[in-house]
Amino acid sequence: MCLPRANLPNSAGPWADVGRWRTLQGMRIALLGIQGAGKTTVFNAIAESPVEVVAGMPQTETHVQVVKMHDPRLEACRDLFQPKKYTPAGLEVWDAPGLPPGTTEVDRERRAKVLTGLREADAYVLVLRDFRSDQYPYERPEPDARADLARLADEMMTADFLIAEKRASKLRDSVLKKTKTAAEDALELAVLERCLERFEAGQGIGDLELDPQNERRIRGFQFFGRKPMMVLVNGPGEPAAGLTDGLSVVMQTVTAMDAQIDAELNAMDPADRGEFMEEFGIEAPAADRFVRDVYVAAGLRSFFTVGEDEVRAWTIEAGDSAVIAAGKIHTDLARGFVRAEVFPHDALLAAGGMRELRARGEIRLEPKDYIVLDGDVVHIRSAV
Ligand SMILES: Nc1nc2c(ncn2[C@@H]2O[C@H](COP(=O)(O)OP(=O)(O)OP(=O)(O)O)[C@@H](O)[C@H]2O)c(=O)[nH]1
Ligand SMILES: [Mg+2]
Repeated sequence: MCLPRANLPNSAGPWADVGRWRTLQGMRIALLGIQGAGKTTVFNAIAESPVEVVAGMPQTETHVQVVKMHDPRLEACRDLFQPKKYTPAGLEVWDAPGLPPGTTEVDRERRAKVLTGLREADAYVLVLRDFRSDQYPYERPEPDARADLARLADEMMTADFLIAEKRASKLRDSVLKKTKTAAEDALELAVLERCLERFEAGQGIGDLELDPQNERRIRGFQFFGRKPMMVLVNGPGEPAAGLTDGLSVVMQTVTAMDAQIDAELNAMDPADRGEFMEEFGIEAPAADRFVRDVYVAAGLRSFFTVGEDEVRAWTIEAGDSAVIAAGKIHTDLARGFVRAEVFPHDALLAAGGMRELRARGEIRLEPKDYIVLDGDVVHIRSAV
């Protein structure tokens, strides 16, 4: 059976929304920070193939890698099935050039260029230097994470403001001259004016409440202020209390990492890591926790499919339904969706196998609007 497209479940939802669909295919996370904050070192702490860090030489290219998530829950499922293929969840991470902190016109242009190159990312990790450094002579050697963070927030807000103001000025013209598009332009202008009001008061737009139509009207601008932001304090200490208070951009989470140590750990042969961790008193690599934190803070969740062929994690957004999960695996599964067989991964592990789980009657049949939970195992029954 093949349902006509008009009968697709939630047909006005994700199906109509190409932008969101792209996001679901792979979340793009950008590391953003002032030059020399340690972004590449953080990247090397989590990436499979480290890149070279050249001390004192500002980076000019962006490094991109898919970083796999270490997930003990999925690994336990892998150990149970011993599948031919194992596919953990991943994030596409961008290690961009840093923002030069100087005040010259060249520095300003460079900052604008770096920020423009990062607009397409889905979420940001702001990397703050929290270690002494003499390598960037125009900057103070002592760290000041709070000042750097305020600066990054201002840079992003200014960049958003300039885009909003430029577009608003065009729209005002169009409305005034009653062009063919004046009616829709007036609606777009009204949303932008709300954003501009916030910017002018030195406030962010992260918590500006917009209905879905208005949200769509401004989505194309890729405002930094509307995307998830996390803070990573890079250095040996803990983040200072109140680090994110009073900022113009809302930060989701604050975390710390001593990236140099974690980068060293990541570069080691896995067999040697235990000894190194013991020596430095590291319980678990910070990089593992960090990737998970970023994933969750960016609003992402995982569901699993299991079997002897493959044990795999699939990425959805918090609150997504079973039919969206099905579409993630294959659009045909969403189109032909009948029911989803669902059970929590820990019920499977406790039962010790699918047959035992079935015998216990712990496999539920859920409809298409079931909200999939993080760590659910989901197998789709489809009529296509
Ligand atoms: N002590 C200490 N040094 C670090 C740490 N992280 C990075 N560094 C050093 O700081 C310098 C800059 O590190 P990078 O990782 O290249 O910094 P970056 O932010 O990528 O620099 P750009 O890409 O040029 O903006 C290097 O010499 C690193 O070894 C850290 O946690 N502690
Ligand atoms: Mg770098």
